Amino acid sequence: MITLRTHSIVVCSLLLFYLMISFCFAQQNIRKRNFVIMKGRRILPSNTKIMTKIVQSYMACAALCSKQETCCYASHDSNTHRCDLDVSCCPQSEPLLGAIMFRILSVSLSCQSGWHKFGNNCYYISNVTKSWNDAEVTCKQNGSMLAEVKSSCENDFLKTKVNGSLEYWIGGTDIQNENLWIWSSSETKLTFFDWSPAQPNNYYGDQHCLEFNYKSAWNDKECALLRPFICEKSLLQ
Ligand SMILES: [Ca+2]
Ligand SMILES: [Ca+2]
Repeated sequence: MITLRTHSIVVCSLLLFYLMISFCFAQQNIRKRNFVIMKGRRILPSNTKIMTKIVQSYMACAALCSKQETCCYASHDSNTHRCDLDVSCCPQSEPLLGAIMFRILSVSLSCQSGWHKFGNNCYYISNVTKSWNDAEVTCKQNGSMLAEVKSSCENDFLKTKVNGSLEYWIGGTDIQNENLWIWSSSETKLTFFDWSPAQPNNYYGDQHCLEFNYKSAWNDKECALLRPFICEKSLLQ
């Protein structure tokens, strides 16, 4: 009788333990998305815009943003009912009476060890040096890409994370068409720039890769040179 009772207690304890563990893992998998709201501002149109739609309320706009995995910011104008969704976690904005701008926070998601979180992305700053091509391959092997720096605040964030005395490869290149700079992974044109004065100069006609943190800005550099590099991946993949 006592053995049976002990057995029942052990089974119940194991079951409870299993349920607790399952619950913890389930919690980790939840993409909890909260909003940070700013009244009286709206997002300005930019190349990082996902879509514009007419919807009746800002909550409907928020729901649209929630459905778009890459949406970081959205705004809703109560007069025109215009809802703008944007990929950027620091979009250009302007004051507009009756508008509500809100940021989607993926608060429950965190980056793996050694990666830095900014917005909905994780960044890895390498401490080994590679050519631009090898750096690109290495990022891809780690499920990421060479960083695509698309806004001034993303740019400023990365400047605070790198070693100030080193230059790093990021994902821009003009190797296919001289002076037509694209982000290699997303194959999109660069629209935000932080060139150092007199750059890009395509020195000796052989500089086609984007060097980050050259005199605290950007430079075009020979792709075969060895540099540390910055990888980027989305938290929402
Ligand atoms: Ca060039
Ligand atoms: Ca240069």
